[in-house]
Amino acid sequence: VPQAPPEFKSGFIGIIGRPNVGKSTLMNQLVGQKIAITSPVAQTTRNRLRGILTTPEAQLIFVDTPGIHKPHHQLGEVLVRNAKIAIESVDVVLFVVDGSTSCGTGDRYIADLLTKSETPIILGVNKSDQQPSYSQIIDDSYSELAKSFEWQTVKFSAKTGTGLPELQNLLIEDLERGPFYYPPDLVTDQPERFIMGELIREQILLLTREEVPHSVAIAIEKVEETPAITRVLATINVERDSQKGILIGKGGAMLKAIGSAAREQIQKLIAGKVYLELFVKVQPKWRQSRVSLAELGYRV
Ligand code: GDP
Ligand code: K
Ligand code: MG
Repeated sequence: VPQAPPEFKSGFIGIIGRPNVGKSTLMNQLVGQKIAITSPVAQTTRNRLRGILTTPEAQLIFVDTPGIHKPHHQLGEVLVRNAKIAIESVDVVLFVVDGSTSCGTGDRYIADLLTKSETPIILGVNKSDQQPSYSQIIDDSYSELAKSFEWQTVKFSAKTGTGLPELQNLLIEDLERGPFYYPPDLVTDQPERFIMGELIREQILLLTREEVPHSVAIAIEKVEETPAITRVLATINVERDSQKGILIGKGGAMLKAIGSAAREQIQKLIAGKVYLELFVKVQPKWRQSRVSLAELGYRV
């Protein structure tokens, strides 16, 4: 890691918010590469994932978190606990809300959590592209929230990139002088294997029924690189035989669709040709088991 210039700033920015407000989409846009998977399904993001943006004046390390919500099972508790740790361990919190709808109870629940911490907070009102026409009611609901806690507010679209330079400047203003925490050309702290597993999980989220995605865990068993092609072997762990059936599909059609879409995503990630082989394995109750969670790479 090179030595930072004298006036260089750096720090960790926690991206916090309800599920589906666009936290992962925002992080991908800011770092300029798809490192976090996104989908219209809540609870897409499970682990804390760092995205790194280095500019000539600063290094911003974004910590993407699962959306904050009430836990229903052990994995849910782990998710909420990780989000709370994220709030305490960062230099700035970027509280992201969905500006296409009014401020709701879910946002206020998080706002209350945030006021208990000392960390500076910026309110990021996302999805500005989706507001069909200017809505004073929606805008007021968020300005009221920001005003009551004296938070700075910035409006943007994570999807189109509108407003992101302003957001970036505001974040840099809040950072202190600091070193390069990561090499300037790195965009994430996660190994390529982890992102590969996530890209497979993303296709399962997009292609299968509601209940299945939340019961899967991907293990990348092997990555073999040759000059011509990268061969990836992955196991999709599920909890029940019925889920295995759905994942494989009629005559293997579903698994084939997941595999071919995930392969395309992985090819973009590594910028090379990929051969992807997927296996489905039943591991009853993996969600409830901390040992299994740890084995599968979750921070428990
Ligand atoms: P997360 O759960 O907060 O990480 O949200 P995601 O990043 O997974 O996004 C949830 C959904 O909102 C996805 O379907 C995204 O495509 C969509 N989304 C995110 N940001 C924007 C935005 O700026 N504009 C619009 N129109 N949709 C967005
Ligand atoms: K999501
Ligand atoms: Mg997410």
